[in-house]
Amino acid sequence: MSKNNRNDTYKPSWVPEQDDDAFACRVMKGVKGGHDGTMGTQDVKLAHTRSLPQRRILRVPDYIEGVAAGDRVILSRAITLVESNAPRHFKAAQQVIQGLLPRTGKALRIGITGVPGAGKSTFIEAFGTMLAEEGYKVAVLAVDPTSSVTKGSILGDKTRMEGLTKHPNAFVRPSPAGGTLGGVARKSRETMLLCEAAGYDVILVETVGVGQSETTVRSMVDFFMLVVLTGAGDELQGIKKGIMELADAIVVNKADGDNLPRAKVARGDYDRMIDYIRPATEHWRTKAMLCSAIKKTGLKELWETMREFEQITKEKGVFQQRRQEQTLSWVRSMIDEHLHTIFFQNPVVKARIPEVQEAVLGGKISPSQAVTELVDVFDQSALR
Ligand SMILES: Nc1nc2c(ncn2[C@@H]2O[C@H](COP(=O)(O)OP(=O)(O)OP(=O)(O)O)[C@@H](O)[C@H]2O)c(=O)[nH]1
Ligand SMILES: [Mg+2]
Repeated sequence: MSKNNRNDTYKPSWVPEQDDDAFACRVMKGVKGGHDGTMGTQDVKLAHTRSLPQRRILRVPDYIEGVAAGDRVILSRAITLVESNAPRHFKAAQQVIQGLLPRTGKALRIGITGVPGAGKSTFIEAFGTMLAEEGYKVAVLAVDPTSSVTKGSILGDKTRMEGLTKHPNAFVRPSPAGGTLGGVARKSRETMLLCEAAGYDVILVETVGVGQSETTVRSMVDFFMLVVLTGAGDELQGIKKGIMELADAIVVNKADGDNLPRAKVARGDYDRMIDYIRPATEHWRTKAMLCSAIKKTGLKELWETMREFEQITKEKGVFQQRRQEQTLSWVRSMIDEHLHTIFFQNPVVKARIPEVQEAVLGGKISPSQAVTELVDVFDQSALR
């Protein structure tokens, strides 16, 4: 081996000072060009080292600063923190939200519901893009307690909101996975606050029109719209009156092509029905409207309606009052959730449950006695 080929710059510490060619271990210079048919080592950059910047560990002040500065990566990570079920993340998440609270509350919060297939996601894509193009910053969230089971909506939304997802003024976040509706709701509310603190002006919350999720979303937004479809003569059958009573606007979607005349008739029918239902918001008559998420018609009118709603309800004080009530009901539902958790996680209660259950099923004690017994056990263990 020639001395010239040695790389003395990288001489390891264990190489003797006065080494000679007899010493077998030394660092050699790498070859420049391809040998043995491989690419030159100098030119090869490992793909994974390029595309994965090191994930910096963020502390509470980093999250607060990043979100406040509108940094989307940090916003995403803050949402992940909020969505975490780990108790150690819960405390940090609450500190982040606490720190950002003064920056929240400025967005218009809009809830969108409707039966599966009504076109909610397609509507959000079209409507959100229109607003983003106008310069508004738009955040899209979903409340879907079923998505963790079916995965349906999340997959659907990824393809249906492709344009919006890429828009620099938009931020799309799928539903937090898993858990009870209460858990999903808390996470979505907190996500909404984070988005507001990051400077988003309009928050769109999509929810599937099944179960309790409409009521939950209604309790976190200012304006609530129900997306409906025309059917073969029975268009009003499928919609429960209770859901109509939550809506500030009933929007007949897919008002395009052959369906347009039917959609117009349906709009008229809904408009007449509105007189017979309780309005969702004081000083506001629920509006029946037409739109086509695909043809992008009726979207401007809908936005004007929302702004009008905001203006009127703010003037009348209804807007602020609703937000205050929502905050208080949020506190109450968090207390419910918290008590539920500490009760069922309590080791003494946990240990006692099987025995009490058996006693109830065996007819030895009544359900209310069972409750009293478990609550007593809980109380005693809490006092200790
Ligand atoms: N013709 C027509 N089709 C539409 C319109 N809006 C949505 N669609 C179609 O209706 C289907 C369902 O649309 P989605 O946006 O996924 O409906 P969704 O309400 O979000 O459905 P889920 O998330 O499953 O509850 C898709 O095939 C859309 O292309 C519209 O305005 N006109
Ligand atoms: Mg959808």
